[in-house]
Amino acid sequence: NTLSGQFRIGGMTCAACVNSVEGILKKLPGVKRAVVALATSLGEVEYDPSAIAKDEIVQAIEDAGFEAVLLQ
Ligand code: 9UX
Repeated sequence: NTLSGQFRIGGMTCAACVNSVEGILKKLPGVKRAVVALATSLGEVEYDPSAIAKDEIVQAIEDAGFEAVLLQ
């Protein structure tokens, strides 16, 4: 099973930040795909809901020093 979540991510100011957030997301258990866009501050994550929840994804982004808001 795969769900997708969209997040608004604050605090990314350069391409290295984007890579770092993508890397964090891709290492989370259950995350199958993660794409982060600097221009829109949006992140899209495909994940297995039996392995991780949206609020845990938000928490992982915040633990890395960025702000994250769940959009859907
Ligand atoms: Mo990006 Mo660099 O926000 O230290 S500025 S990684």
